[in-house]
Amino acid sequence: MTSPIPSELVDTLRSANRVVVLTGAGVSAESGVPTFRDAQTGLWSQYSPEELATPRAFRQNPKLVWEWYQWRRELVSKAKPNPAHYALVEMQELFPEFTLITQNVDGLHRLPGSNIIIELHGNIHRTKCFQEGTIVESWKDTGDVPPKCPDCGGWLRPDVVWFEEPLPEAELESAMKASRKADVFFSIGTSGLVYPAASLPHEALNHNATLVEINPAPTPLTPKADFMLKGPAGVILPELVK
Ligand code: BJW
Repeated sequence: MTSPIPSELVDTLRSANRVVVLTGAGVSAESGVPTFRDAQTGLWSQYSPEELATPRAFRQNPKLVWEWYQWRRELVSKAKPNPAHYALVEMQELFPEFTLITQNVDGLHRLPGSNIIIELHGNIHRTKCFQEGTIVESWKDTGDVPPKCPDCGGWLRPDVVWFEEPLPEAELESAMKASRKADVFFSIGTSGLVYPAASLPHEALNHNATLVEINPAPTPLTPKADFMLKGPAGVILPELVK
């Protein structure tokens, strides 16, 4: 069961100028991309993301971590945007200022045409040198797993943000600024457990934004939300832009 869109929210959105949306893994769930805190399927069910998405895990077992990302990269490459991604493209046309901030690394927002995207946790399709941090576009297939950096011979890794690593400074700064100026802030498909991304709705609230959450399950943010639209993003967001 999904909740109907409350008329007070429709009125609030009609007069909103600055709208900020923060998305998490739940927005890609209906595209078949598993979320982080749900049980992982298949080959990787024995590991939790917290055990694999850290620099320590990569140092200890680079082959395992590289192969985990390789598996996810293939899964994501086959995934298609779902109605939530399309509705967010429509939302960007509806408001004078619209900022889409995502924690997702799958790049699915870009495919249907969302264009003002802040990617807080990087992008799984990019690769960088573990040693020097430089982005690497291509490398020789020498059979090494992970492959070696063509410049320094160090390991290559995905250009994503692991636990204990800082978020990209410019992206975090832009996300903070937009959140502080938001009239309406949407938190969609995120458990709100991972910081500093999880602090963005609180920044918005502290600056008097209306907070809207879209999620089938409650999160630590739910008690603070002005509107909790309970249900899948792929059902609720298309209703919202109708
Ligand atoms: C649906 C749905 C449907 C299902 N529709 N919804 C302050 C307090 C406490 C701890 C910390 C703190 N500050 C920093 C920390 C430590 C740490 C942290 O937050 N730990 C917590 C776990 C406690 N943070 C960090 O380490 C960060 N770095 C940092 O702070 O650095 C500081 C530093 C400064 C200077 C020098 C050095 C360091 C980095 C965090 C990086 C997170 N990276 C990951 C992996 C990315 C790469 C990859 O993809 O492998 O990002 S972890 C993972 O979690 C991924 C996600 O983006 C992120 C958030 O997950 P998300 O999106 O919320 O997914 P789920 O699965 O948790 O939730 C899905 C939700 O969808 C659920 O609610 C479902 O109900 C819902 N849902 N279907 C709508 N159809």
